[in-house]
Amino acid sequence: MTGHRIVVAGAVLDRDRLLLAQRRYPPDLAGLWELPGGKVEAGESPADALRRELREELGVTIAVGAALRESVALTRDLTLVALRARIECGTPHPAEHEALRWVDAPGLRLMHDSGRLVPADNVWVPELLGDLGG
Ligand code: DCM
Repeated sequence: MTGHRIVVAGAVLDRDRLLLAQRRYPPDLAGLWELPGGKVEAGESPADALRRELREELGVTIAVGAALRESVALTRDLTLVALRARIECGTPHPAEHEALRWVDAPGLRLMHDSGRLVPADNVWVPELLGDLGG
């Protein structure tokens, strides 16, 4: 396990809407939309890391909920997981992303079907559509 890192992404839900964030980098992901998050640092839990990342990236305080079922092996040393979250305090603004967008179930399906999601995040779409009542 030496060197193995977890990337945690947040499925930020507000009733029937999910928050998506548009990446600026790297070039192959720039312009695509993701569940915002980042790498878990030493000594952090995934929930701690998600709270820190969404405070830094969006300026919000979140309450962390249940994990989504699927995880994704991004590389041999990097695994991507997602946790549900809800905003407790603040309005999200994109400090590091190009833009933010709230989508409902049809909106998420459209983003998926038109290839505008970061590839790894496609795995969560069926479960998220369930959460969004779609
Ligand atoms: N990543 C991803 N989907 C997300 C968040 C991150 O596929 N929802 C990937 C992109 C990078 C790695 O995880 O390969 C690290 O993310 P970041 O560059 O945002 O720290």
